[in-house]
Amino acid sequence: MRRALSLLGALCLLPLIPVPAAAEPVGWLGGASPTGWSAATAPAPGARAPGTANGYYYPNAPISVRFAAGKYSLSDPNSVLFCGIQGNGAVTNTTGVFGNRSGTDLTTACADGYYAAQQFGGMLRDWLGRDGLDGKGKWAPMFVGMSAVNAYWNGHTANFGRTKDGARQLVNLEIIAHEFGHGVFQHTPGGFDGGVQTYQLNEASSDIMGALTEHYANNPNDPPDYLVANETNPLGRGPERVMYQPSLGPRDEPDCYGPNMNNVEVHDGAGPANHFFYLMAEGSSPVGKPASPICPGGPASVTGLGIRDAGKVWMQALLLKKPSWTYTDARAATLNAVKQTFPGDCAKFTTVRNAWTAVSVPPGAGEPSTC
Ligand SMILES: [Ca+2]
Ligand SMILES: [Ca+2]
Ligand SMILES: [Zn+2]
Repeated sequence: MRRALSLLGALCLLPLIPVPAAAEPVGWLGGASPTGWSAATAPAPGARAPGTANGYYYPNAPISVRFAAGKYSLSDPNSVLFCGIQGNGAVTNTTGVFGNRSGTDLTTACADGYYAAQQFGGMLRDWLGRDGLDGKGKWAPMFVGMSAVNAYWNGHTANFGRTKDGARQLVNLEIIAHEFGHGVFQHTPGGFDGGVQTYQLNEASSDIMGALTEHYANNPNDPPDYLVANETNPLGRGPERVMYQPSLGPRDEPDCYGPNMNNVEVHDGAGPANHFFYLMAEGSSPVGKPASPICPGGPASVTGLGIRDAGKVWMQALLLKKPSWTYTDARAATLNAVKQTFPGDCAKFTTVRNAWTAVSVPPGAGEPSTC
């Protein structure tokens, strides 16, 4: 792969410009290929069995695992998804109960992360009608125990580190969905290469997948929200990104799109698209949820679709993606997407258009003018 896509840009493991494969980080796979998973780490064939994640974030969470030769493993019976520690093969045991609820134990981290990955897969399937990362069942391995305050997707595997204070692993629902979410962006038309805005939209798409997955799982130990990295608190400064009002976060995230967009760091540049998604899903003044500001020149208010329908629109827009996707391209794609997903529903069309106008994104080429 040309580059890895991370959770936290300031701590990005790779520079933002494309780099040759040889310059990619090596070592974290423990001798396996840095560009893929090797036969040595592939899980053994086995039967589907119920298991339990006794996680730090998710104690007593149900998971589906493999059972073979007397051992349970944190590997999906129907795909190549598995969780290993620092490049090793799938974690195994003889009980099917994984983890001890410790924030520093890496088997526990795998239990949390594996549960989260299965919830992400369930969200894709049940809410967005998508089978795996590519829509055809594709999955990828995940590894915990990276010695960095970050998490990343390298095009083939998802990799997760720890908090700055070392007390917790970066493996909750939204972080797992964020990294595997890059795999969805990669495996939709146009891939993930392009300009600065393509990378900004890729980061936003992953934050959107995280919010969708938290809402789908609806786990009482991780109530759904639109805050990014609030549960893990990687740097001890609370959420890294605030989708309903990006400028509230600790980074330099703009709330609104503007002429300077191409000069904004890619994670910070997710701000206007995250803000759009919140407005599309929840509206500007939702009951019992945070209000979301409207940028100058926007509509008086936006009424939300609900997160599930908003997710369907976003997923369909990804299917209409093209190389070097820009903000105005994404606006046009979502308006075509809402027409395709909810034909004749002018209220939904208006919500999507108002949500983009509310974050100052102008009309794009090929954009439908009416519902
Ligand atoms: Ca949460
Ligand atoms: Ca969250
Ligand atoms: Zn990312």
